[in-house]
Amino acid sequence: DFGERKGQAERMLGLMDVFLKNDPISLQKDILHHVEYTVARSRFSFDDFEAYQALAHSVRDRLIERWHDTLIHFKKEDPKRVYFLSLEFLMGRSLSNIVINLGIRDQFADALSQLGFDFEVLAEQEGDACLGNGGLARLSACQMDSLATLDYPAVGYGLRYQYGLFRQVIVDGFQHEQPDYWLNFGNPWEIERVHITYPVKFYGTVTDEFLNGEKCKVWVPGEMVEAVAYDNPIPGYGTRNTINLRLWAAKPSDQHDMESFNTGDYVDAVVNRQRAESISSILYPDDRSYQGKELRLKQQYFFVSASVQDIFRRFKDTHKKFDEFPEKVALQLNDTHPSLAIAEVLRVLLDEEHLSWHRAWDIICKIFSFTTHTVSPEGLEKIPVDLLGNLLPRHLQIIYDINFNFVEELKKMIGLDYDRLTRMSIVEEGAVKNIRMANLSVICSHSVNGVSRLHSELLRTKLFKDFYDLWPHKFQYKTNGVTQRRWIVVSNPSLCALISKWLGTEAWIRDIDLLIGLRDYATNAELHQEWKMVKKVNKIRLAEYIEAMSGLKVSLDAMFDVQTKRIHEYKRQLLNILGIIHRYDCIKNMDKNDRKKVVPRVCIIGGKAAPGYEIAKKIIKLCHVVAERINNDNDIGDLLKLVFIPDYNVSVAEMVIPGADLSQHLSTAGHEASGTGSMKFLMNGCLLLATADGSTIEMVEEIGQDNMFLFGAKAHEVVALRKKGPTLKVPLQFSRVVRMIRDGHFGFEDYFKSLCDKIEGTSDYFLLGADFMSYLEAQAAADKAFVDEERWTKMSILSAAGSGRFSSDRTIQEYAENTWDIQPCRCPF
Ligand code: GPK
Repeated sequence: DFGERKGQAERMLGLMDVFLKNDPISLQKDILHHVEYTVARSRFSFDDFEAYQALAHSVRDRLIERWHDTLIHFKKEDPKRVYFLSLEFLMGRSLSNIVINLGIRDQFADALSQLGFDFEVLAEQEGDACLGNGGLARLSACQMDSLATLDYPAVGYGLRYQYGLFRQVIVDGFQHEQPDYWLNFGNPWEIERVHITYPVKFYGTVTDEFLNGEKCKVWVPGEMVEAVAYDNPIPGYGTRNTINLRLWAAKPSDQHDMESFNTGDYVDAVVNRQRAESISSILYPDDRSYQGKELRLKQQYFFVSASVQDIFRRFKDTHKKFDEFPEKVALQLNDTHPSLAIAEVLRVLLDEEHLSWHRAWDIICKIFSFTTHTVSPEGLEKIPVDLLGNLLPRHLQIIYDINFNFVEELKKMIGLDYDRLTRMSIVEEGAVKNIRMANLSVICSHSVNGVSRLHSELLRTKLFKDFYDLWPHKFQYKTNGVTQRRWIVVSNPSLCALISKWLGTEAWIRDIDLLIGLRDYATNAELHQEWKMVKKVNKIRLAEYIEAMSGLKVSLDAMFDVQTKRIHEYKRQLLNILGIIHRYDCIKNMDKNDRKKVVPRVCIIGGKAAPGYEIAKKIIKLCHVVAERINNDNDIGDLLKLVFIPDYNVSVAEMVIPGADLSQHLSTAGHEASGTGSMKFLMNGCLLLATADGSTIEMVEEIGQDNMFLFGAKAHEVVALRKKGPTLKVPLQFSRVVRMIRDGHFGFEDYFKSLCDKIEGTSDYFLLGADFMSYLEAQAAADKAFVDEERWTKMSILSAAGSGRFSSDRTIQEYAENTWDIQPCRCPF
């Protein structure tokens, strides 16, 4: 929009091509240009990392073109947008994903090879962006990819942490945490927007004042911090659409604390002001334990406040009447971490836009949707009232007002059932008064989503039963999904090529349902041959990684059996390790002949434990001592190996998952809300050994029970089993392996005592003992299937063929249609 400067505009356009060119010479010129002028290295002397930087900047230029076009297109069309609020985004590396989505990977690879560089080698130079903990955070990243690919007008909002999730370093088998100061080498994928800033207020007091004869609340803050936008363009695949992920960084505000400057202690005042930056400095590493820390609450409000100001600014650019707000805005709460947005939007509507409570509340009820990711009541976030009242006094008042109105309404509906009123109240009474963020979110959202069918069932019958009885229509579910762009195309190029060859099209990359077409060739000998080759290539890559990392040589003929995810008691990595000890013990007691029948295994475990989670850390140590024992036992050889892969993150996952034959998902039924790792393994033709939990139940429907190894108690049986507690008979095999640990077979018996105590007798909350035999049977079934190569390959093909339902494209489309009510808005090519 050049307005009056038309002459100038024409001249400027004449100076540039409309778009950058993608022929080899243009790409090479661009890369060298960036070597010389962006990276500031001589184009006659630069290393791989500098080449990566120059490459990334050339890609970024092309990304920005499409991003501009998309933003302009959205602005012109002014569609209803969804604003996806999440405190965590686990993006991993960006380069490969971006060039593939832009459709210029091969061009870049060719251009580079003529310069003597290998694209893959340069791609390895990139560090991971780990702005999240685990499943929830990676889900956000997958969903952004799908939102862009499906042309939805969406904006992601989050925090630009300076320190991502800690790096896990293993010393003598113990986990140590190292800070991840990831921005050290610059980040070519973000665009700093120094002019897009908003003040965020904290502390202070609220006073009553009169405005035009009406009483209104005025919040006089005690501290002010500036939020600066960093934009991360997210390209779609097979579309020009490139959407925005806007992450906020905290910077000191000029108005931070005027007082101290006036008192004359200049240096102290500057140091104090600088502290503002700490708000966005660090990602909290314990997923799902809330400790009532002020900094965490500050982070939540900081990103919510900046995002809400940004959303209002955009709305007010083109709209005057707030009644149109719900026609233009959908706000998605990714768990309760951003739920303060509810109070913040209300505050702005009431105190700044001066709407009546009635009108403001009406808007709130139409714009918010809430997705919860947990099954356990302890996993629900609570904020101490004192903490909230001190940091955000006006918000606490607003939450009390919401609660007052809600409870009054509720009394009319259910009468004076005090137990139920107490349970449903937003305020939890007790020694410490708390705000229940989940109740706030359910009450104020028009829809509440679970992340799998079973999860939703548990929400309706347990966690939110009281609310379900009141508002059944609010409760929905959208089974999670993952993006096939990242989890097949980027991470498994050989499988990608194979699938496209057999389906005769690449269309499945946008339309995952086409994968089902592989079923037609499930017994085709030629496909079997090629399929096995692909797995082999990926196993070699993984084996080389294992050797480079630990010096351990593993046999490619062995079954690669993988369990990688955050370490949690409910995920039962311990069950896996006990199974491995049992296997070891069995082999040791076998004669030569029987040993010949043993299916060789390479057991791979990986994942981070929250720094304060003692038991999880002991599980990591146990894995190491058991590995030490087994791997150094010459008597065992290639029959069994155990490897712990340190620092599991997105880029490690991209290498591990395609190389797995079998993957384990062992959560006690009813504890894993969905699980998304399993989906990635499934897409890569990896067989699943799993409990009937979360989304696994839906996988059985897609690929059939015969093609998976299911075991263990069902969700509805778990409660009864727990009640039986002490009377439950634990199998001898189980007691034997636990005894081996207790007796110091692997050393460190004092250290492991508390771990053993947790799984024996009445304290076996996650039912390792109860599920042990069934687990061993499933393992035996997997061994049996593996020896029958043809059968195994068929199961593997059918796993990938049936994985279509678990694409985040499907999830996002369901959200768009049934929750957000938004339409695609496709940029013309
Ligand atoms: C759930 F509650 C939480 C949490 O704090 N962090 C997290 O990663 C996971 N999750 C669930 O445990 C998974 O079952 C689920 O697939 C994932 O969120 C995404 O919904």
